[in-house]
Amino acid sequence: MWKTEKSEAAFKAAQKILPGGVNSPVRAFRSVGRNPLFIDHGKGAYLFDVDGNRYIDYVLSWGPMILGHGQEQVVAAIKQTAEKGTSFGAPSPLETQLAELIQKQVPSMELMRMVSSGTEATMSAIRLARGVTKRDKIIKFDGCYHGHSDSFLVNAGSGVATFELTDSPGVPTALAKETLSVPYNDLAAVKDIFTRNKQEIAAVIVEPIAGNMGVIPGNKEFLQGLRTLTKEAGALLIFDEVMTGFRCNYTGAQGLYEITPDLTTLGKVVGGGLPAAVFGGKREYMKQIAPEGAIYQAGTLSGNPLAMAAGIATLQQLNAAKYQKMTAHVERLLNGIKQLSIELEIPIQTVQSGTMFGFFFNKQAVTNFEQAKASDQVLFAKFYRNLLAEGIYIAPSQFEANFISTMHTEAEIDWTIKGFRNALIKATKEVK
Ligand code: KE4
Repeated sequence: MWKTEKSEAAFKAAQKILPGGVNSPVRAFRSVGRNPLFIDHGKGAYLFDVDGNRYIDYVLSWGPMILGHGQEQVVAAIKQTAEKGTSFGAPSPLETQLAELIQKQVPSMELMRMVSSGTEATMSAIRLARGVTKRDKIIKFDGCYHGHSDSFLVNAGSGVATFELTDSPGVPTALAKETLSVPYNDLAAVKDIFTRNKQEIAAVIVEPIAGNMGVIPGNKEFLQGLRTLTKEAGALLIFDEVMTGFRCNYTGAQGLYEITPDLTTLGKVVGGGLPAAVFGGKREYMKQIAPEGAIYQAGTLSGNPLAMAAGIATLQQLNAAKYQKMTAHVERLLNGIKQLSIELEIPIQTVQSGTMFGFFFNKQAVTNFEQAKASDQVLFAKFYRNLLAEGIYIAPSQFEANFISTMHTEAEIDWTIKGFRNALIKATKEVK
């Protein structure tokens, strides 16, 4: 068994001063029935906890670390920028440079605004949509997670689903009523809402490939239908690509599906592991953001030079060839898992979207939140604990996505398949 004394001690100390001992709920490992690991450092495809245990990392900070941990050029860029000062509260050319790199891959973002988290990006995008349309209602989808701002904590995914909170106390009923949540991939349900709420919908916000209820791709007809319905109704279509941006594909889900949203939110990869996210889209809408327009949005650390430098150094190193290689490695891993499913007679549904992937202990394909929730979460928890003991660190929840980096080689993939096999065999033998 791996040594865990230092993690346990660190967790005890953290619990005295941080709610649940963590600064974000899913890190607490609650749904996998054990205490969290406290991390000392990361290097390449690996994480090292405070007890010195080494893990192949498929969480990668929930997506951002696409070049792996401690990547030389990214670290150098942060160091060089920090030497010049860390924050000025004034514009710097770095912000424009990162925006230009993003626009090369996401041309629908004619204008964009930097913020410090995905939550800020989606919250701002919704405010913009409401301000532009002068309407209040928004449509989201069961199991999709768009960060923790009030309007989105209605039947949300990620940690909200992991802790079966569905909705969160503290969200004013009057505001929650303005959010209509319907099943993912269910275009008829959306049509019905538009029929019953004619000119009241400000926006539809969707994860075009859902990554917060496990990985569930939106089907093309569904997404195309959202594009048509929003256009007809004068509502805005918002693609929340905080996770899928620079992950499912080099040009995001909008490039993969060839569907142009009105607004897009990005995060994670674009900050290269530092706090940066962005919302943007059609000029006619974005120019209504203060100070050019009247819709207010602001942030002390928005466009922070260190975060910009990390994002620039990351995006500058990405190219189509690296995406092809990472995608091939995910395919290799999922083929290995499919083989195990057959060999060990354990139903496992695997899902890949470019450099992100998920799997469900489920007999049938999973296309929405209800089906995801019907997966065997007890087996997942047993499997998770055994997989960790194999030195493999995946997302500690059935309702999350996993990621690969340019630093994961076939050696890590093949080691992971072996670890999956051992963990599956042990998990299915565990009684409780
Ligand atoms: P942040 O505020 O956590 O930076 O981004 C919110 C967000 C918005 N939209 C999508 C599609 C997202 O996936 C997220 C955040 N993702 C979670 C992981 N599922 C962040 C991890 C966490 O909550 O600790």
